[in-house]
Amino acid sequence: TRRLRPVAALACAWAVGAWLAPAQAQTVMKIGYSTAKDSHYGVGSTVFCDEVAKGTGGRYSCQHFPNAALGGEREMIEAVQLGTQDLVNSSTGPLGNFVPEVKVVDIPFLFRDYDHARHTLDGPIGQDLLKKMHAKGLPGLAWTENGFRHMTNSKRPIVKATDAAGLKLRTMENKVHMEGYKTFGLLPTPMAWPEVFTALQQGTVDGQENPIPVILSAKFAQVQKHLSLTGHVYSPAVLIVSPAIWSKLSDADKKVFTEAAQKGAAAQRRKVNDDEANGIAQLKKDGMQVVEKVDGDSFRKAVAPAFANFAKEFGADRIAAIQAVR
Ligand code: EAX
Repeated sequence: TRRLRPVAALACAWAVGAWLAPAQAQTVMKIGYSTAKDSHYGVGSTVFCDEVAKGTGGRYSCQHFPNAALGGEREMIEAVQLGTQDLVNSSTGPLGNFVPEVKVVDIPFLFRDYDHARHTLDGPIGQDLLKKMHAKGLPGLAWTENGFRHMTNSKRPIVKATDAAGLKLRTMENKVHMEGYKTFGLLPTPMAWPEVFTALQQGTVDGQENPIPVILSAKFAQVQKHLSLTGHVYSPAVLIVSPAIWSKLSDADKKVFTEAAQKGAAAQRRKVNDDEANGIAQLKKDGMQVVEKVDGDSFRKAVAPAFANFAKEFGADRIAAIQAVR
């Protein structure tokens, strides 16, 4: 009997194997976020991408674009909607301009604490908002997290709302924030994230507000003297995939992506917790003067009248439903 030589046998097996299982297409997805790879966004995105690669046997993987390398959050969300970018891990800052129903979660002093925010977003209210995003061509996979926002500025310590009055403060491109911050007497100046460091450095604005993980990652201690732990608004974030990718996924792959996003979100939130616990000491070392005991009631009182408008715009019942979450 004739026997194939080993090399020929191998080649033959490879050819048959390749024919039975055609070479799998491999998709490398571009994922963008505002801060560094070792920040909360980078940590969450990395866990998500690793889980997707594992769960799809390497058919899907990521190329990371940290530090707003693909642009500001408004630009990235737009690109994901168009399919020219595959993934974004973004705050809700500009998201309400695409999906108006999301704006309700940007109301100042809406969430009591991290548990309240996370329970709301992981529960029926947050999951319903993800569906609203899908309907607008922005498939939201899971609520990640940016964190409670605190004010920094170059002029003076902010203890109460009247201390904030008159300061020119960079805000996100978010009407709900701007409306709320006006009640503190601040002069809100909307600006895309990539411009913020330079604007602070050159004094175009007096201050800005962001969660501790962002203040750390963006090295704002280099350009801002004062930090006040105002926690005036919770800043949700969400992992969004382009409809171009999503619509091509099998149901099994969709499940892999969704579960990966949930794991990424958990990791991102753990990093926010860590930064909240350890970051303030670091910022002090970096030279910031930190007001830890802020008169929160002075801010809550100031913003209370704006809630009438928020109720008109979003429905008093929807706001109350969020406030009622335990
Ligand atoms: O999401 O623009 C902002 O201030 C955001 O908090 C930042 O891009 C991270």
